[in-house]
Amino acid sequence: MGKNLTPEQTNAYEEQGYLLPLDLFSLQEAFDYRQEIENLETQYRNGVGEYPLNQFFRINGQIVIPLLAQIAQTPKLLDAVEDILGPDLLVWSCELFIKEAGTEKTVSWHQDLTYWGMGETDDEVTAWIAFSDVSKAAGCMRFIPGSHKQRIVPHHDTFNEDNLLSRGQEVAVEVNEDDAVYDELRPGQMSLHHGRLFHASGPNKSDDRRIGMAIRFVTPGVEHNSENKDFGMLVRGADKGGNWINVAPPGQLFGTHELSLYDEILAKQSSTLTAGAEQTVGLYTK
Ligand SMILES: O=C(O)CCC(=O)C(=O)O
Repeated sequence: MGKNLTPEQTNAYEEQGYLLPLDLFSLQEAFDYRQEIENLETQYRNGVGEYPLNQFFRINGQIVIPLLAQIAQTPKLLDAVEDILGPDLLVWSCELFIKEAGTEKTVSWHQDLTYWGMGETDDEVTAWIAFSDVSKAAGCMRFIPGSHKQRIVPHHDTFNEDNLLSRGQEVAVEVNEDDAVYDELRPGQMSLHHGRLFHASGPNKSDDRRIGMAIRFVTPGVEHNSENKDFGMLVRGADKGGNWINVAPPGQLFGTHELSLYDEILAKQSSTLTAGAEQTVGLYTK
């Protein structure tokens, strides 16, 4: 027995490349977190400095928003991730994927690790937490079971403006939609998915916003394939590897130190995350 997952669940993750649904927060806790997220939207509707708020919601939110760093350190969540990745855990990025009610925003079929500069590692997992009702109608994610067992396949950039991904990237191979499993989650539930799993999501045809938070976990052993080391927030165990620059959780919401660290990280990640793109990758270009 693991700390949170059963051996059947860890085996299922290895075989299928995902686990769903897992109970994390109560409905009330999920509602409270949603309110805190929506309060930030109200408070920072004009952005922060030269950035729109969405910049911090979409990448590296854990650097400047204590709430996101706090959610990423929830012991029950870390127990589940530890059962997959082992006792030493870093958070690489916290990201909010919000689809307004009745909008066409989608996510194309892709494998997360394609542009992250971490190679094809098995030591990365995403926890995706629902803070609204994430039904099929609301545009939940869908997964192709077992697709993580292949290598990273070629992707092409679409830069489609309705695509929530940084470059609208999608796999350049056939995907059989009939094989897809829908990641329907009630508020407070989460799924876990492997960095090479084929996944996508459809438009939000429901009458509520669809709010999800993706937390990218890696182990300290994951190596970056450029000379720039990447940044990770140690959330469990120890990082003795020297592959990562460790960053502390933010002390202050959008503090001066936090914002300058955010800029430093963005500048260092930019060359990896925009490599090969023929248009500007907005989220990674200041
Ligand atoms: O929220 C979505 O619809 C997609 C999120 C995603 O692709 C991810 O978390 O890796």
